[in-house]
Amino acid sequence: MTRFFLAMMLAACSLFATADTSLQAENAWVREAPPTARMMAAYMTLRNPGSSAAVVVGIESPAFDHVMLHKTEVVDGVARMMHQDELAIPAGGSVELKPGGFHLMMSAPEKRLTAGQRVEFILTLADGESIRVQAEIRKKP
Ligand SMILES: [Cu+2]
Repeated sequence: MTRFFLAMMLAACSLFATADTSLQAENAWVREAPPTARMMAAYMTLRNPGSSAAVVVGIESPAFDHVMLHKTEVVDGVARMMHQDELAIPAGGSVELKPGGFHLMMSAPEKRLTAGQRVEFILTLADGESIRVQAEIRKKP
């Protein structure tokens, strides 16, 4: 009974999200890390076909303790990771999260993640929408 109700709730939520959201994630992946690693990084392309900017204000994942949005910037010749509070995707545009630029940084994976496995991220937008993104674990390209 409880499980059935939960399944119904999840189905309703995902239907709602699909009908309401305009942001799309493509080619989402997580770089495989050594077994002892406490941090992992994820990359994807976010595409916004809508007519107004989409702003990602929060990211979480059941596979990790914490998900942060970072941008790698070179300051005085030294690459540094800068924390970002939000990420705006312009109307009709896209933003690529890639090594050396914007990326997700995740702490404390719940379990060892190896190439071929999948994890889910939930992106919350400024207007209250949320989208679910499936990301594949891959070895360093
Ligand atoms: Cu980082």
